[in-house]
Amino acid sequence: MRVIMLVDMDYFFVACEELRNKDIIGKPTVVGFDPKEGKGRGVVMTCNYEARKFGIRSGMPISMAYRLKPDAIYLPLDYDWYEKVSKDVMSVIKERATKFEQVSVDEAFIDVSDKVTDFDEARIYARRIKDDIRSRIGLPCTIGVSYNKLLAKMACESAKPNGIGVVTESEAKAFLEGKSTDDLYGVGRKTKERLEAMGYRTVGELAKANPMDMMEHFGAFGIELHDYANGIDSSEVNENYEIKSISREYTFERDTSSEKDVIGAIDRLANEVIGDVKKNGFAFKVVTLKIRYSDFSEHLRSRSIRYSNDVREIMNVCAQLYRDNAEKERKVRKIGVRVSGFIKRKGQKSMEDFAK
Ligand code: TTP
Ligand code: MG
Ligand code: MG
Repeated sequence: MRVIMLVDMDYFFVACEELRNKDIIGKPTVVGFDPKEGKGRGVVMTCNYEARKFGIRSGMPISMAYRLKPDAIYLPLDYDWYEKVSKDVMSVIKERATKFEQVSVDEAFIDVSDKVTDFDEARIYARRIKDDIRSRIGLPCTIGVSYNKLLAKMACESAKPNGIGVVTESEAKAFLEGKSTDDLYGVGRKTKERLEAMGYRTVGELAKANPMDMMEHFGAFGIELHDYANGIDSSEVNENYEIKSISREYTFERDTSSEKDVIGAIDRLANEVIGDVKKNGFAFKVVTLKIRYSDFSEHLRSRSIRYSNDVREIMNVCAQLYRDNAEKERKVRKIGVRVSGFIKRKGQKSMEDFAK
């Protein structure tokens, strides 16, 4: 029997703030951009459940949150702190797992198939993990328990906050039936609308669709969707999925000592690098510039910054590193741009899903 769990921290960024500021506990609190008395730009990153009672949500414009609850507590983002707490949380979860896959700053899948013999035991095991995190880190979480990743994730969503949700094989059909199609992994607003136009509003309706029809409309993703609607997901908890750095290099056609050439190359490389960073939903903390001179000697220079996923940050840091460190009299043969020290900025859903 396969037993998969998804552990997801409750209202994570705000919960991290509570750890170092007991005064905000129990009060509506928002982490995000400065609301500037309703004129601020940017969005809510998250808020606690007290703030959710007023309709505030992740991804909502901060100005709208301010309109809903002007006297909530508004705190700026501190990724470095959340990342530190996240590392501690993850190491607690890891101790209890046979296989461990972190999927965002505040959630991880674990495979515990060889730790328990049935779902009653699995529930007790989940309780133990929850208690570990509460006592050692001081934070609440919710754990979804099932026989695959899809259902573990959905069980977690349904049990939020501060809960344990279990979905067994015999319960899966009833559990899925009434759910909205966008509760399924990979279904955002657009796919939901297309499914609705085809007459599928609930997961139960989608489960009965003709797979060939689905294939015609959505290609291979259609088959996957139909599987998901039937609670089928054979994907494994991927232990070793970890990208440590993303980099690009460029060799000049002719060795150059022109600063303009070098900065131009840096800007192009930064644009390529940022594409991969965004595709993975990362924010990076370290920027590295590599310079290879015409005699093939190489210089590496790195700088740590606050977490960012902004291409200008890469360009500026690399340009600075070049100006501060390059030996201007020597000709440059090759330039490399690298970012590393990642955290995941998003969970499994896309921003589009959060904005709906
Ligand atoms: P989530 O786990 O989606 O949300 P949450 O932990 O705040 O609340 P809950 O799980 O109880 O529903 O996201 C984890 C953190 O990631 C969240 O605290 C803030 C950050 N985040 C963003 O930066 N952008 C987003 O759009 C979302 C949804 C979250
Ligand atoms: Mg969470
Ligand atoms: Mg999460």
